[in-house]
Amino acid sequence: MTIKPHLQSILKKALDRVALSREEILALLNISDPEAFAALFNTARSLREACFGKEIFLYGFVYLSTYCRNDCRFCYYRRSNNESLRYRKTADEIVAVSADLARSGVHLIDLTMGEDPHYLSRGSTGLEELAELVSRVKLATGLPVMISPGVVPEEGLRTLAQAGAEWYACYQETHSRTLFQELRIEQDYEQRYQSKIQAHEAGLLIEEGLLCGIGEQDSDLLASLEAMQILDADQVRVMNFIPQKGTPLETVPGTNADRETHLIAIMRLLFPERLIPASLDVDGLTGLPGRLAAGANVVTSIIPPGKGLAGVARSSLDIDDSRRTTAGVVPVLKDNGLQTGTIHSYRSWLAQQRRG
Ligand code: SAM
Ligand code: MD0
Ligand code: SF4
Repeated sequence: MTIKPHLQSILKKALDRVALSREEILALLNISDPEAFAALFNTARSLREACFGKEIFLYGFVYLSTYCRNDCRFCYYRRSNNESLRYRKTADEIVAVSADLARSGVHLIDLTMGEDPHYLSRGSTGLEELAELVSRVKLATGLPVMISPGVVPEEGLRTLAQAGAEWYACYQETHSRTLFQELRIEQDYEQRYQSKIQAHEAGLLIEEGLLCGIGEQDSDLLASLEAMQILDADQVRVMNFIPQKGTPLETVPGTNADRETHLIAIMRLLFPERLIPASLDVDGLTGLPGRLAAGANVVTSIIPPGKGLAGVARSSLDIDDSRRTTAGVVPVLKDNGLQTGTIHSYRSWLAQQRRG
């Protein structure tokens, strides 16, 4: 393989776990020829294997309420979209579906919602109801829980941590304040960012995330990768923007599908020991091999069929035909020389990360 010596030396540095400079990260963002991509992905897979072996973790996804007080321009569930499906599942339904997911062999339950006023605009009453839900899901499944509720006040984060949640996921999408304001209109950049710092202080692990193909420049991506380092995020993700019906960005041209895998691979080089999702929420099961080849080590957005549960970026893709299930994912892992991680490995990783 003939790749430029400069790139070769950057990849070697990453393999040796030497921190990369800004200029080197920009060089990785600028990769465009197939041989260079192959070398980048190869390095990402080697680092994943060095840190996690062949083990891949699986996250069950429960979108428990699609009501939202916000109006994010990119999101199907923005409050002004009258075309989107709205539901709020009962606590019993959420617990039952989580138990089904646990039986199927996932390692974690991700409880996600729109910024539903029922939970977030009734002071401590709503947050206590959410915390109670976390406790019940933990009890019924025996699994770690991630909560993805949007921005929650500091006190609420402590309540959720006390209820037993291990993770708080809240994606900035971009670390360009200008772009943030265009995407997450009328929301406070600082408040969203600080919520993650507060979550860490409350003892929660945090996931930071980016949208790509939504108007960001390479310099914005660089700033995001640096922000993820400063935040010391325990899990880092990127998702290609998917245009949504009934939203202002409905007709923007589709993004370059390779952008997401390119960024997943760069994230693996910068965060070799952290968790990096391959989300089924962007391109469904068909998109999984490419994301695994880029160095992802968690499969997220596993959704039980037939329960009226939605995805986010792809509200229905692959759900009711049972492709977004553990049974759908496991053969794909095998075909790609990987295997389902053990719950023991997942818990050891969590314990070590929480000690750190
Ligand atoms: N409402 C909470 C919030 O916004 O933090 C929780 C839901 S959050 C997990 C939904 C995430 O899905 C967004 O932060 C965004 O990264 C991603 N997403 C939403 N709409 C999308 C779209 N059209 N294309 C790709 N990703 C999207
Ligand atoms: C996913 N649909 O993992 C989910 C969601 C929320 N923590 C995650 C975006 O792709
Ligand atoms: Fe609401 Fe989250 Fe969608 Fe924004 S991304 S509109 S906060 S559900």
